[in-house]
Amino acid sequence: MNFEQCSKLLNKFSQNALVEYLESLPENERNKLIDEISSVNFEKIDDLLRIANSASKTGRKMIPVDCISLKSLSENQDYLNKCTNYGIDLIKRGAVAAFVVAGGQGSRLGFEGPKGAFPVSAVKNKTLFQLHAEKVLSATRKYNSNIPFLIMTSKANHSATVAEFEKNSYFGLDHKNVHIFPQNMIPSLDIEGKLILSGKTSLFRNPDGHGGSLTALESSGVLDKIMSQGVEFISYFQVDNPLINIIDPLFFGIHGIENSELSSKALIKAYPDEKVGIFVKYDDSTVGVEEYSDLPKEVLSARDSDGSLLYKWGSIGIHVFSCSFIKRNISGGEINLPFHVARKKIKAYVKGEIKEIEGFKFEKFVFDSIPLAEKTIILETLRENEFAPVKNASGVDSLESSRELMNNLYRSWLLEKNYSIPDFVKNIEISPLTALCSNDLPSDLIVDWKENTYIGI
Ligand code: UD2
Repeated sequence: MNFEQCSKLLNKFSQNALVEYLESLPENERNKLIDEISSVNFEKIDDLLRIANSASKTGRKMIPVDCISLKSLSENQDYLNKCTNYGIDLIKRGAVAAFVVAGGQGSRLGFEGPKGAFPVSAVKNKTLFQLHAEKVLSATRKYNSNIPFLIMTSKANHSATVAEFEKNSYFGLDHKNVHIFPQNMIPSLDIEGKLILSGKTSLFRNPDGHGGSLTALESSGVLDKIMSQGVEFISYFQVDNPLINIIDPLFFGIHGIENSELSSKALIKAYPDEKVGIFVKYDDSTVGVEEYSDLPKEVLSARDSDGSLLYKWGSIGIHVFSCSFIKRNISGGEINLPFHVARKKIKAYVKGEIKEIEGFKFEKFVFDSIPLAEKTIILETLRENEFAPVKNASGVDSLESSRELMNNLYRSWLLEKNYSIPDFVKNIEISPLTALCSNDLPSDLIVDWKENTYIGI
């Protein structure tokens, strides 16, 4: 694209200020920026602007949704066993992969670098990546299987993530089974709808949200690769949750037996304003998730006749996707999910310096693919077993609260196995390589109890 063509395009989409700016640049820098601009889909930008300017959020009619509760499962032991065994067979025959979305930075934690490189475990200070990788490795050993580990990064943390895995020899995993690939980026806009610069010759873009993960799986070639190896189901999770049960036979088994295309785990919300999306059923009978920030307080705090929250099933970013479902919904190289808009502070390049300005960032949410599934199920999980996110520097969802939950879970495993824990023990950490659940704990374990006790090799 030459300068004239670029100016014409920019003027057509009311980006006249950028034309003036291009004119002011020396030729080599101008060409660099023109190259960037030529990769922008301006029709899409126009749509984004419309989203940014529309005040309406969801507006769809919704009712509470059904969830397979743990109580109902425990009352039907035959079904529970059948699903668990089915899941174990899937894992053993190499039909499952693990997929973590890790495009986010640790900025809310005051941590520079990929969030996955944030140390979280209480005794050994293992990072989120190490814990996840060790769970995958442990499951491959337990089931004598091959489980690819997929990691979606973003432009800002891709190289650092690759370096983290290389530096740590892929945490014991076979590097050929670890696939690290970046998500797409989407331009942000200022509040007047104009493109923003991040530097003298570059546009400001933000990662396209975890909803971009399905497209990135396809465009990176990773989906085809794992499918050719026999993978049928993908366990999807968020990088900031060290308690995630990544390779869960029951979850895979129910998904498979029920012919679900996209399954989700849900937990009962702790309080109305908890910062998690809620599962809902729409008036066309499809199921979906509504993000808490898009909903009015009355909906979030509405009560059922028994006093419980009407919309009590919280979404925590844990799913199983059928590979065939992703493939079926790809059109033109992507899965077309809607963009959500957030007004945020953006560090922009303005007249030779970096300034904080107000602008719009756009993101896709992976749970918007749920209504595309012909069959979807929601399975209850317990917070204390599977949800301890590390998001904030202090308070709710902080390192401290996450460590407490990890400590409680590991204690409960030991107590289940009749170990008595001395009073002086403050922190317990069990390596995923030693146990993925209480049943994996050997009965003859000799524990060297200390104030901070580590059980593992
Ligand atoms: C997310 C959910 C919320 C609840 C909560 C549980 C959304 C919109 N909200 O809130 O409903 O389930 O998690 O912890 O999903 N990520 C990328 N690329 C991106 C954006 C995010 O990989 O472009 C990853 C990010 O690294 C993290 C996950 O997606 O692993 C969730 O992102 P977040 O931390 O921004 O989501 P949060 O905490 O606002």
